[in-house]
Amino acid sequence: MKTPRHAVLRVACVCLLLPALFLLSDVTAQEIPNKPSPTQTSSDRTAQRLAKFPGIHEFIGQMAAKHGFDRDELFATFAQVRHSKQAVQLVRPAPPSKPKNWQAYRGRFVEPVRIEAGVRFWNKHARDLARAEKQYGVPAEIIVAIIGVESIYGRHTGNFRVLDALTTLAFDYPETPNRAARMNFFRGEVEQTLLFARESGIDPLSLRGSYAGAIGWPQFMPSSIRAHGVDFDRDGKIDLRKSPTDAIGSIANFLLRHGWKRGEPIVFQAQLGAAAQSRLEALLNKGLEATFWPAELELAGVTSNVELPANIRFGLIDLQNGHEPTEYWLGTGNFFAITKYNRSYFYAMSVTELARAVRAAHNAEPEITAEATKAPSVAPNVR
Ligand SMILES: [Ca+2]
Repeated sequence: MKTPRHAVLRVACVCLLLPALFLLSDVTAQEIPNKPSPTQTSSDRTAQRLAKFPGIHEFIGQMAAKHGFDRDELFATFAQVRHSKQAVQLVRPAPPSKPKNWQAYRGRFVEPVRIEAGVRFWNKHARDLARAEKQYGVPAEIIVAIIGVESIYGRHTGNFRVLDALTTLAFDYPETPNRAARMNFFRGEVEQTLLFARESGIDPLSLRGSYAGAIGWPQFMPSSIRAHGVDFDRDGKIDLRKSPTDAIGSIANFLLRHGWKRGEPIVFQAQLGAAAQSRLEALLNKGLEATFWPAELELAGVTSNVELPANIRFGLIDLQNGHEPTEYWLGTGNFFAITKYNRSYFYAMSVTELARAVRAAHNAEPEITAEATKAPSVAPNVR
């Protein structure tokens, strides 16, 4: 939040450095005309900043009309928003290179540092985790694993100003085939950020998060905080940045609202017979929902190494392993609830596997976790 005095000082510095800068690359030289000049008024500077976000004037008008925001205050807020080149860079799709590799992905998340940190987190927050499990039906280890994958227990929550990242992606998304849909999504998130900040009595510019605007221990988008966030420590506000307890309750509530069923398993190994191999495309899950009854799967040539519960539905999941054979799994509605958190089989499977590993390590420490093990037991994840 630059004051006019700082701006003048910065101009002075730029002037002193000009001879040196001309010797530098074109990129550096091109940036000079964008610096404020001493004759610019603050409204010039505001216009200059907002020009980086085409369509923001209309957006501000909509926020004023739809939600009663003060137009001038919103202009003042967005005048302080900085365009984030880094956010633009990070949302660009990775160039097609190596084939997808589940085992390599898994190795990044199901590893000793996260497992040990997960056990420590569980021990420290045993009471809240047991309370969430009781209230929402989501096992402690799933909540622990999600926080581990998302932020390594609050260590990596992101240092972007959320409003910088979201405004940049909402109004200056890079050229990609899904650009219009993504900009629409991020405009919705800017709207939700403004509403969340107003409801919470905080400055929207004070919010920090990932390059995509995800906030706090569980990396919730602003829309998810408003829709599914829970004040689980009952201090009167939802704070996913400073309250791991709020994060625990919010994750459990999110999963319940996205179809989590208490006591249901998550995944089973799948074996594909010749009949299934020949019509794989039709069987592979595309809608992130569990759609097949076990009897239907058996007819189609898909079985498991254990007997599947007859009364729940499954979706067939493929986990590609680079040049190694693809792994096939059958996911229940609980597996697909995790994919609503992050729309990726790899993501949901690493949460599932990290949860198993954390539970195993946690159970191996009975003397430390005496209190936690009193938590109501749930059916373990069956493989
Ligand atoms: Ca709270």
